[in-house]
Amino acid sequence: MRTQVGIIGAGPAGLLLAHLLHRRGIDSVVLESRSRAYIEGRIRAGLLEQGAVDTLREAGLADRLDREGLVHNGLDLLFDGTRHRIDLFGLTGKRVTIYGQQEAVKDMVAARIATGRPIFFEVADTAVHDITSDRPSITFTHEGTRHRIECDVIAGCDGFHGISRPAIPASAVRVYDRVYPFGWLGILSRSRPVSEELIYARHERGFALATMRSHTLARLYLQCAPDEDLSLWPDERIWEELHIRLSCGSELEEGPILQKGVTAMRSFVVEPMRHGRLFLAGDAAHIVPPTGAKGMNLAIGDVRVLDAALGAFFAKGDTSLMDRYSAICLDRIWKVQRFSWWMTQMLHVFDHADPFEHRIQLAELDYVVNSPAAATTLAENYVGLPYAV
Ligand code: FAS
Ligand code: PHB
Repeated sequence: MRTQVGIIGAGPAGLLLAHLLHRRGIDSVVLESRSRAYIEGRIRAGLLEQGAVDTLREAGLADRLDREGLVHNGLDLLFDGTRHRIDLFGLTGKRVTIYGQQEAVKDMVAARIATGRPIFFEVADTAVHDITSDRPSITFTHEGTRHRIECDVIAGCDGFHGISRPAIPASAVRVYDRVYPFGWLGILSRSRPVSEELIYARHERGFALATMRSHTLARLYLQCAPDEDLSLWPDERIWEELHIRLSCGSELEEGPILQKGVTAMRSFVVEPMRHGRLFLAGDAAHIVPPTGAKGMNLAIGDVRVLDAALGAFFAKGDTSLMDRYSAICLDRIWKVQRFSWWMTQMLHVFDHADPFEHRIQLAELDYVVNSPAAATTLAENYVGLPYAV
């Protein structure tokens, strides 16, 4: 096979890139190791920045998002038993939208299939070759047959555990990695969400987040140990802990738990995000703790730049944006890393035995909810910083 852009990974990054390139008339092949059903059923991110929604809408991918997405003008910070609203729209003129990542993936997979261009599911033994030449290639096995795709460019959109980042020699990259001493236990329950908007709670027993997927599907998270054993968390215990940490007057409605899982938390960046004709985008290049709701949004930001860079390259042979791809993305990535780290350190219990930490966190939260300048800082990062491209 031959294509202009070989895309490894059919998550938000790979699927959006394939769609944007197709709109430019640039050919691509998408390779995904999981089944279509698996990637469309995987419960992950849930909140889109204003810029991400605008990007999907401009790309013609937002019809269902506009019908079913829940648009929010604010969020609550809960601490010391009191909720304080941050008026995102009033402070920034922007909003955020709740729309499950798996819904966006479904929309983009459908759009890809409608183009008739190749997307291979359940591929195995994917490998990249000659990535520093101008004729890189990808080999993979699909339905028992080994294939090779000759490409002009390869996009490594295969997430944190993919094969793209490791294909870059360790001597050619710098890695920044911070693993947090806790994770999130997340549940999806058929119950009315606690509140119309999100509630981020700092409690002395640990962080909790009340979010949602619809008016009848609640998405709830609890800070837990990074290697928490889910078998020690029967539904009753999960609800009991959520009642304690989210106690704020609003009634937390229980219901059937449809999915539960533990997500470890880390801040990770690899620099640069390009090696020869291999370009990394999304989780393949960076991971943020989900406290700032940035993972999927960052992936979309990277893809906007990579789409423009490849557009200039294939249309005019102009490599200037390709050469600046990594620097442009990393400028936004590090600002988002900072915000995600800041939200995480303000809202989570790092050391139950450290009274100083407790008082500093409460002082920071009190400052944020009582200073328009501090509240604006949180709001402008949360709704999404402006795109460079
Ligand atoms: P993805 O990981 O989504 O996609 C990579 C794709 O590549 C996957 O489909 C994978 O199967 C495929 N792949 C991997 N190796 C391959 C190979 N060798 N060959 C072919 N295909 C391969 N972000 C938030 O903002 N909020 C959240 O609440 C949140 N919760 C999360 C919960 C979990 C359990 C996880 C793991 C992540 C969560 N994230 C959250 C982050 C998440 O949303 C990512 O930021 C987002 O999926 C990034 O998209 P991609 O970069 O496309 O990577
Ligand atoms: C979600 O809805 O899954 C979600 C929202 C905000 C976050 C993290 C997760 O910060």
